[in-house]
Amino acid sequence: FSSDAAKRLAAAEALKLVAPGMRLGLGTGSTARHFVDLLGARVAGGLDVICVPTSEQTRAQAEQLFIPLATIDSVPELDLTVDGADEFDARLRLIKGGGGALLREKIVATASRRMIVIADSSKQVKTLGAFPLPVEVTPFGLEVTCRMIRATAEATGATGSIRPRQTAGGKAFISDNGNYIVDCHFGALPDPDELARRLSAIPGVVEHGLFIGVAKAVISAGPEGVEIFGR
Ligand code: DER
Repeated sequence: FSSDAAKRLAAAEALKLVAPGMRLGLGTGSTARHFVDLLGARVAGGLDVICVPTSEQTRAQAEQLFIPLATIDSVPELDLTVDGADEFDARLRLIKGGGGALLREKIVATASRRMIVIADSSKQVKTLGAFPLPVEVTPFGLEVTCRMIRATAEATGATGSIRPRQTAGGKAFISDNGNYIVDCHFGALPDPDELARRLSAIPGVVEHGLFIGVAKAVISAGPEGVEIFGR
């Protein structure tokens, strides 16, 4: 039972939450890709929805499927966002940003009445942090910002290396918003809520990948089938 099959199963389960006329946020990543794919088939069958993509990558996929798209400014209130996650814990706190889309994902998720995560069951963790925490930072002052992130993290008991993300070609990764992403290899996070608050206070930090109190539910799929946490 492959991880891809699990992702598709979770995506199919999330599709049951979609009703005609809904305003949807479309997530980014390989699991969200399955959701957009399945949604496209329903749109081809006549489903009436209007969607806001969380990345240029998702926009391109949705356009190819003739999914009706709108900007977040023209649809500032969404009914439902379906998106993936790199990790989720028992309190539905998330680490996101593996795909570099965390800023638009968090804006769209928090503009939605409900944000639902779809994930392979391997994303479930007891403690967040095995996955390096992505942080979107301004190009201006990168070194200063990294130094502040390190000091802030240490104050919450998290330590480790902070690495500016690079593309496969070894160039600096640039987000859809023209910013850099740094990956924080802190390991287990003793206090995600406090770390989230402190990271948000650093001037050069645009947004970070800790999604606290954002997800209403997680649809998790694995060899044992689908499990839904929250509602
Ligand atoms: O980058 C992101 O936030 C993605 O949603 C990521 O968290 C999950 O990506 P995956 O579905 O490819 O594992």
